[in-house]
Amino acid sequence: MTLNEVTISRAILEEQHRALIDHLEVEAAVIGGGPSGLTCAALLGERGIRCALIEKKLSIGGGMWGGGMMFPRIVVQEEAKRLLDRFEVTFHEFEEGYYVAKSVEAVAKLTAAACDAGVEFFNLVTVEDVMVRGDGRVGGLVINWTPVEMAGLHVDPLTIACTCTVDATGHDAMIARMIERKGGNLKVKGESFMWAERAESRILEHTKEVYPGLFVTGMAANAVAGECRMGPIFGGMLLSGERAADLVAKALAR
Ligand code: 48F
Repeated sequence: MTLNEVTISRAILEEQHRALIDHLEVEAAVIGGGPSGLTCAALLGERGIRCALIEKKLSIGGGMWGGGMMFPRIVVQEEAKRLLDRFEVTFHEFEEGYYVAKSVEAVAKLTAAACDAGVEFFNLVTVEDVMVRGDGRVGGLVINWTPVEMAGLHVDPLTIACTCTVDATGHDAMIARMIERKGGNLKVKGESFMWAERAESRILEHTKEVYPGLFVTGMAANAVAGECRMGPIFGGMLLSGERAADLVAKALAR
């Protein structure tokens, strides 16, 4: 075949514009494409919930790629082994109850599951603010291109409306902090010291709706609660993403 560069350009522009326009109003928006956000988005998508995942970086995967100190392996404990099975991530038992997987495979399989479930990805897009109107709920997101933020350009953003928002932005709990900074009734305590056992065992109770319309998952959940961090054990991230998806589905009556 003869290739036409302009056709290629038109294909990209038309398809992505359609995707963005089709997702200007969604049931669920997950912010952050780390392990908790990917799990949450995949499970929302599997339920048929219209879901957009917004990731500020070029690549999806957050802190999972790097495993522990750039050794690209992750550890998952017994309680979350079923989620490795569910997403078909290969693993082996290192010692009783400690399962090891390749971080690159884990990112790839979670991402593939979310894609297969119909989640639309918007990478290189930063959520810079939220919409809260008279009803006091987080009802939408204020988005801009990440390079605009990086270059410090004065470019006004666009907005998308969402019924439920999931803060999966990791250690900084960026969305919860935006609400706190603007005077919303939400206190972000910030994450505490490394203590894997405690951090992993408490994360599910911290995974919840922390402000009307805003759910927290993954390290963002622990950061809001002032809970410990856990390092490169990832079971809590997967389980928290699953819990957040359950809570959002319930809120949407789905
Ligand atoms: O940090 P991240 O992987 O969050 P997580 O799902 O997992 C934490 C683990 O990776 C690890 C750990 C567990 O053992 O301690 O650190 O809680 O992924 C968060 C993602 O959110 C993106 C960010 O680029 C990263 O990929 N993100 C952060 N702020 C924004 C954002 C924002 N304002 N807009 C869009 N994406």
